[in-house]
Amino acid sequence: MPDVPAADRFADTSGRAAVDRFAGRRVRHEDGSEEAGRLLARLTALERTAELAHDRLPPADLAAIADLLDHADARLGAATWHTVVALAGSTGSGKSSLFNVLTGLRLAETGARRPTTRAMFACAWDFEGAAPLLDLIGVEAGNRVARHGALDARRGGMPAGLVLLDLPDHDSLDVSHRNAVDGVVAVADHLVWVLDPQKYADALVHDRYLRPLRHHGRSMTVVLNHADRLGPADLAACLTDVRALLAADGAAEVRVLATSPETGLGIAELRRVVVAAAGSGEASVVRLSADVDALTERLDEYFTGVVPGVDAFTARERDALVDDLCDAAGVGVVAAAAG
Ligand SMILES: Nc1nc2c(ncn2[C@@H]2O[C@H](COP(=O)(O)OP(=O)(O)O)[C@@H](O)[C@H]2O)c(=O)[nH]1
Ligand SMILES: [Mg+2]
Repeated sequence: MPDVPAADRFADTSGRAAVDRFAGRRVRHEDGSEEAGRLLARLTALERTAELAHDRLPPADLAAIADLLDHADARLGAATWHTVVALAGSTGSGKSSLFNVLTGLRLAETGARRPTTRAMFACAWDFEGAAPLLDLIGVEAGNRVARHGALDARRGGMPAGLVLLDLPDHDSLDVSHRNAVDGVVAVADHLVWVLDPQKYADALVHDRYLRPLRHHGRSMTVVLNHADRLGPADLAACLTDVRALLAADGAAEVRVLATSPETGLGIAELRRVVVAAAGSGEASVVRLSADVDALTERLDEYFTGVVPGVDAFTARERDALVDDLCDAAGVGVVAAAAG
């Protein structure tokens, strides 16, 4: 419902949940994983919170809730057994080289003379069923290639259901490339940030991506690529520095690896990260759960007391939120405020 203002989407109720779009998924997930069940409960709670608070919350926050509910619905409906892992980073950091080494293909052009028209490249292990997901992500049909999990598995390759993306440079001068990166960063199940020894401290990647994504520590891996260009002492110092910068971003739990597609350093470890993300079948749930964490943190201020321009909740409304759903939504401070 993209043309309906967010407030109106949550408005037509009188305290009862008129819309419960995740009800069907909750039923189907009854025997599913605990984490998926909890995610569905939290999405339901978020929807209920928006219904109860639609006339108090600022339109931008209601729109953010509506967007997340729409996206979660679409992602959970599109090939849940596929896992999207994206290689992101700046120009020359080594995204395409890592993509080639992980796929065993030489499809992504590397180096300075690569074609600038290729916005994004996808390799899908077991393509069947992946098309709606690739459509959702926005990978052009000509930039998709299939691999077969069964054959690859015999060669110690990737699990079925993996979709690996080679993204355009996030610092590209071409705005359509930057927009494509932002679109994928918003929805990929796991992000591999490819940094290099020259540019790992650049403010751009930290300000625009890593700090805003600080809740997504379990959905991200940072690699310090071009590691073969550093001696052991410099590499150790560089890794320490990268970890300190991530801690300053609030993302201390993110895994950091040193890699080089030239020498093979760290490639087996990176492969294990990708295999674990795809093999768990839970990467999309982990990612969406972090999205809910980030949004509920943003909403917390409206539930903790008096916010200028926002009417306080009545005791009845707060009780309804606390009793029914807010624990599940993670808006934990409501309980304290209502007590
Ligand atoms: N020595 C060394 N060269 C690398 C490494 N990774 C990539 N390169 C080279 O760096 C250049 C840029 O790599 P590319 O994969 O195209 O980077 P992208 O722009 O992030 O896709 C190419 O010439 C690669 O061969 C690495 O770890 N070590
Ligand atoms: Mg490239």
